[in-house]
Amino acid sequence: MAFADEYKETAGEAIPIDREAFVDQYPHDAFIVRLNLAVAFGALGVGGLFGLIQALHRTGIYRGFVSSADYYTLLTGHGVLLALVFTTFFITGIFSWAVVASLDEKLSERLSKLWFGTMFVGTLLAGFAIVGGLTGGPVSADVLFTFYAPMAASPIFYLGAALLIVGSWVAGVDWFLAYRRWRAEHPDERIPLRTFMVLSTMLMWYISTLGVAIEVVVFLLPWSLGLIPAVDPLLTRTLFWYFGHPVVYFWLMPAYLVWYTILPKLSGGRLFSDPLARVVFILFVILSTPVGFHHQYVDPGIAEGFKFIAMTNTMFLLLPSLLTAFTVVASMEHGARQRGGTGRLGWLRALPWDNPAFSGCALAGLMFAAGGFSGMINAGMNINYLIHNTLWVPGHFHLTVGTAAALTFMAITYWLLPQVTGKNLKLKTVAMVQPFTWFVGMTLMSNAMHRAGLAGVPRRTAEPQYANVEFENVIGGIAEMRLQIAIGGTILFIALLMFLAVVVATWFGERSAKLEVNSELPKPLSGPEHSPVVLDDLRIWALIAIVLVAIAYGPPLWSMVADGLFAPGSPPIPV
Ligand code: HEM
Ligand SMILES: [Cu+2]
Repeated sequence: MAFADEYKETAGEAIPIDREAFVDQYPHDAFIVRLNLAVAFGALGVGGLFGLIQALHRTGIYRGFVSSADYYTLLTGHGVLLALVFTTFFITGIFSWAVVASLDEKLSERLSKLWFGTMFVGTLLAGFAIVGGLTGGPVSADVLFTFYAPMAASPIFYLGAALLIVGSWVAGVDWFLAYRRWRAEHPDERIPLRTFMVLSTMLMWYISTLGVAIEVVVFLLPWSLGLIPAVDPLLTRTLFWYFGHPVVYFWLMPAYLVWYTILPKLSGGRLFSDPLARVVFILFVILSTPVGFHHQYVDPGIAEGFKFIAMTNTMFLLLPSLLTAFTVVASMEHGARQRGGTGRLGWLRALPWDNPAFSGCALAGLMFAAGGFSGMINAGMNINYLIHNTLWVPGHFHLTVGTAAALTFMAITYWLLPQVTGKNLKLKTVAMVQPFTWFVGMTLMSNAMHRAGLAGVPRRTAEPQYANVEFENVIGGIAEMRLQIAIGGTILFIALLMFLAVVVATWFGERSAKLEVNSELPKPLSGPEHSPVVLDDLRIWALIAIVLVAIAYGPPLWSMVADGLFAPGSPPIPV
């Protein structure tokens, strides 16, 4: 019977670990997952500390940690460590788990060490270059996580970034090879849902990282080494944003994987519709990439029509997220009713809010809805001018990547960590409170950031106050918003410490004879047999995605390079 490996009837209770736990069935794969999680959480801790310092510094509450001149260094560290390093390592970790568990197929031991090693060395190099900015020495990378020209970093930073990306490509190869081995033995079965999600995410990732790889390897690295004298800032920005929006879906699709496949079980029910989940992931493959110009509405040199195409595509891209909201909420409601919940909204009370893996995902989803609304405003071509480069923008993405993705990753760790370590969760009360603490902190910080942005407060500045400039009040005062950002940021950092405490206590705890969680997933209410087989033919969807990219990006890129690859040239500007 198809999908027998992925779905088993859930017993729902503790099972002896020598029989079932992931770490015992696949010791090497569990080791690789643990390595990835360790780097992810290390980056989370350091990046979060930088976040706290920024929040206090730019609000003028406390400026004693760093000088304002070093603010950019810290902001680069915060953005790179959280948005790029924490997310990527967590994703390669959970994707490895998802592929191995759903295919019952081990990864290649050599290949998995190779990609982890490549990503790790890349991270060390990039981190070394960023921290160098604090020492005043020749090595620095104060270029923010968007790192486009004309600001230039040390070549060490670009090399590190390139290795991080290349490592993630090889990880994808490892998962595709596992899938191929599985396919040889199961010629007629549907791809198990979790693997389907991993492979479609990686297709999207391959298509979109091509832009940033060309930017770094062909332009920025030779330019920072002095091998070419100048680069075209518009071209490199365009190559960056070609990748810079799809990367958002590289953060979100793993969160969706968790919401679709694990959250229904945690709610006490089953996934509402497997076919809908497949459609959603295919829509992401097709629509994620041809949208990047929506970050360049104010850039000169790009024909207005192509900005308009990007806006239209962006609005289409809301569809898979709205479908997700529907499916996930429907699955949770089903679960709640299985647990005895009744009433139009009364069922919400029957959900397991005391299980941090559940509550974290649910709260992350709730915040994501708010982030979706501010995202629509960012995407609007005209209204974007109002909020462009203001504090509104970090307000928005702390809801999406900073909560929808990050809080989901933290929450599901409470469920996943026992399975890859063989140890039951420790400090359970701390874990139980943690998602709510994050939620409160983010509500304060992000709400005030959005409002401050509307009042015109810029982002990315150590000292956003100017002499003789009064910011107009929206509601409340600037002082009140500042205080809210600082208080929210502090609460967030406390939530982060709580998370790390639970992880460390669990990781170094005793192995348990029985595990309180198991990775068995219940069958969906509507299974893959109800969806067209063509959904699983990933080659077709990749082809369509490439055609759409060519339409959206071909002509504007051509107009940029027609006058020469490096013209109009900008020399590196050190910061
Ligand atoms: C302890 C929790 C956090 C705090 C206190 C915090 C605080 C801040 C603040 C105040 C800024 C704005 C700085 C400015 O524009 O001048 C910022 C920017 C940013 N944050 Fe966070 N943040 C936290 C968590 C996160 C998480 C979890 C992520 C992503 C996973 C994240 C990603 C970013 C990014 C990408 C930027 C923009 C960097 C740039 O402009 O180049 N933050 N953060
Ligand atoms: Cu975008």
